Amino acid sequence: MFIDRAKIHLISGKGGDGALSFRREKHVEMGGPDGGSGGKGGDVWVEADPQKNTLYDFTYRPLFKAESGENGRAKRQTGACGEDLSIKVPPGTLLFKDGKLVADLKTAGDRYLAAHGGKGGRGNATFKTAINTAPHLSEKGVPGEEIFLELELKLVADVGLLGFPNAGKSTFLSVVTQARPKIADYPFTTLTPNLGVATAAGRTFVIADIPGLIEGAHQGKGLGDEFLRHVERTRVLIHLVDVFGFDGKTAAQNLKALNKELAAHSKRLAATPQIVVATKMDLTDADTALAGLRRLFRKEKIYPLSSATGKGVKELMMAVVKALQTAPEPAAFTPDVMDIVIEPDYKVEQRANGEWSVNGKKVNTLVAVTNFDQDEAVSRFQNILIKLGVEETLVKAGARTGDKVSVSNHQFTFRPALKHR
Ligand SMILES: Nc1nc2c(ncn2[C@@H]2O[C@H](COP(=O)(O)OP(=O)(O)OP(=O)(O)O)[C@@H](O)[C@H]2O)c(=O)[nH]1
Ligand SMILES: [Mg+2]
Repeated sequence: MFIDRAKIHLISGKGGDGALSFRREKHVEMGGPDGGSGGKGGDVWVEADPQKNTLYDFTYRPLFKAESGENGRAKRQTGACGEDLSIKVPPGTLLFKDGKLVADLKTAGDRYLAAHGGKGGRGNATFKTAINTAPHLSEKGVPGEEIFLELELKLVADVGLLGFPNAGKSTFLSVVTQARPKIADYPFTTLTPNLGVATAAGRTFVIADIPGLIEGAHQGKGLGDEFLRHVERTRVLIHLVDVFGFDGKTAAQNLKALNKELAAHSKRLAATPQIVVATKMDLTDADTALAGLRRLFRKEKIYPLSSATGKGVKELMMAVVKALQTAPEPAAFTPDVMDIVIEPDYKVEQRANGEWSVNGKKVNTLVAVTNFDQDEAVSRFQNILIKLGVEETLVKAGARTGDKVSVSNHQFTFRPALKHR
């Protein structure tokens, strides 16, 4: 099934915990600290994979989690890093975060680092100093990042087929490629895009056939213009028009109406070079109809085509090859400019119940890596809070000894170590 929009939920790997351990040797009363550090958690990447052509995989599997780093061990053994996770998406997938474009994975192999793995915690061996030769202190690993991404696929094709319903787009695709799309004598036969690979004049290129458009498509009429984005990356458009018209309108009216829809949808599409084709030229009176169309579009070169007899196919394909030679490669979509958010180390607030809360990236990470069951780790935690100025800020804001304070999710009773004036 063809799915071109999805949401995914990613969590990078947690860093491994640092170890708390002391060397044990025969005849040595107390060896030195030898706890190794934890390994880094795995990163989560999103990567364009040519084997994929739909976002279907993401309908029911929204959560991806990279491996955690291993814990450090005695004898200064560092834990292994968690393996990175690479999520494979079809080339042409755009990644959005909170509605903003962060990456266009246009080409196979393009990848985006979506979530960084957490740092490993330090083992007690790394805390050894001249003063503290036997630290009873180790860090926990930093937790993984949690990220939500919206995916949107814009197929990658060289040539796009455009036209009103029933114009003969899918029939043409089936004549010039191995693709076997559904073809029928009623409008809206094609409901999702089809891709086919064509070869002409020694050139190979991908053609995308999309559902038919009608007047008002950009306002949601018919199947809407939702599928137009699948031809937004093409270099050349083939605009097929039923020479006898469609739905009571003439070919000329249809041609004009569709170009108006294109312009309403995107400038980029309106600017893509177009080859205009009159279809079903094998039917009676087609020549008269074509002459009428040409009279109204004197400047346009209109290619006559019969997919039924094959007449005109070769000429059209030559024109496509020629157009492809000069048409520029469409640029990748450029990521939106992100607001640079400078996060403060922490923010102090008093809640309605009088309790104090301290939050911010730096202090939250500090809480995450602190082993509160180790006395030395608790002192270190307090020292760092003092160094960051948290204690002073709390006092200035009116916090008193005995007040409840929570830093991130860690609660304690406020006992300022410093004398504050
Ligand atoms: N006589 C004749 N009939 C054709 C030709 N090309 C397509 N048709 C017929 O036109 C009808 C519509 O063809 P499709 O290829 O399904 O048209 P489409 O543009 O893909 O239509 P949608 O998917 O509905 O947008 C079918 O009955 C085809 O057999 C042609 O060259 N000659
Ligand atoms: Mg079709």
